[in-house]
Amino acid sequence: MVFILKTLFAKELKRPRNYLHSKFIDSIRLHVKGGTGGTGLPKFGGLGGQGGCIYCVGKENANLKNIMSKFRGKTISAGHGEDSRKTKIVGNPGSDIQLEVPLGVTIYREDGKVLGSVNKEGDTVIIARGGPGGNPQNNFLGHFGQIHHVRFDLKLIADIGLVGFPNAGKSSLLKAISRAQPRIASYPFTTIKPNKGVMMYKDTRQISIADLPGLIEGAHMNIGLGHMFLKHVERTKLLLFIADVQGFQLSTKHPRRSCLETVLLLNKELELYNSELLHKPAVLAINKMDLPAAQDILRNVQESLQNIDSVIHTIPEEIRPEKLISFEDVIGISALNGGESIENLKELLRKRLDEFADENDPNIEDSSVVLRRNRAIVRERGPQIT
Ligand SMILES: Nc1nc2c(ncn2[C@@H]2O[C@H](COP(=O)(O)OP(=O)(O)OP(=O)(O)O)[C@@H](O)[C@H]2O)c(=O)[nH]1
Ligand SMILES: [Mg+2]
Repeated sequence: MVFILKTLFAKELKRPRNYLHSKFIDSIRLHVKGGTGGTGLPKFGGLGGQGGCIYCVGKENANLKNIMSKFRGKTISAGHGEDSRKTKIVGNPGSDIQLEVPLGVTIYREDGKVLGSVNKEGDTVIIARGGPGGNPQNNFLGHFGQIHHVRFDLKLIADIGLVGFPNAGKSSLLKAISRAQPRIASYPFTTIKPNKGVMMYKDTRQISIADLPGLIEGAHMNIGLGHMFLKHVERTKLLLFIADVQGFQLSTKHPRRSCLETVLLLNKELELYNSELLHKPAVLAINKMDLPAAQDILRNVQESLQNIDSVIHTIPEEIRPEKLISFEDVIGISALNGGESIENLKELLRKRLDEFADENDPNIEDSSVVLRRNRAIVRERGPQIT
């Protein structure tokens, strides 16, 4: 009977909105085990092979979901080093295991120590070292490799992060300025996982931009989805705030917030999450300028933000942030109609990014640090016979 019902209503029983279940995974935990070193042969001075290690390597298109489905509940073990034999005096090293991870992953050990982060294509981080093979220093006895739990934490790396209330038009903007195809609809929380798009300029310059689920009032108390994803804006270089010119109301039970109020609320939520975010360069784009009376509201918001000290006492206390973000620019756009306003925004974003780029360039590394790290890698993976 159940079978017949299931077959008859198969279509109806199908879970609606399947995309809701394709979870975006930004944190996983794994158990990793480096290989044991091979035993040496004291009689002939034979050396055991070094145990294999487990390491991560950055790949643009990799994702954590693949690693999760492959290794869930399992221990990842690297190969053991070969023992030294009469016929083969130096044992072969154990095989390494390579895990491809997306860019922006930081790897933590269970005690909270950071093992490293993967920020560029090809960056590698060793997460479990192999044990050394048997040699005169350890009485020709191979050692165990490292065993521990590690956590991979992904924070998207994009140049620009979009911050806004639901329905403000973040995804519409992403669609207008890049080739990404995010989901757009007139209800809140259309976007439930981060999307990344790339803006292309005529001179082949590319700037990446991350669209995140909308933030709402009380997000710092874990209301809504946005807060869960706020960590992804931590590594962006510039924040692009999007506000609906008509403001926002989650439902009839919630208060209606005007455009200026939504901007202040976003400021407050970011402040409560991590006040360092307020120091990032920020641009405010007021969206839906095609709607009636939009010009007046834009002018009003621009003026209010310029003279915020005289306006702030008119704002209800629960909305007031402690520290205000100073926006580089406040401009009006229409994500739906595209056109000139979007082109202007693109140029503006590029200009602002370039202005702030030189101030704090993380790519310039101290050469002694690089040398020390490379030495450590050679030691951990053992010399390779080629
Ligand atoms: N009139 C007008 N409507 C717009 C404009 N931009 C977006 N919209 C509409 O606003 C609604 C919400 O757009 P989305 O892009 O899904 O908004 P979002 O900020 O990504 O929303 P969430 O993903 O729910 O956080 C859609 O119905 C859009 O068509 C605009 O410039 N003008
Ligand atoms: Mg969206």
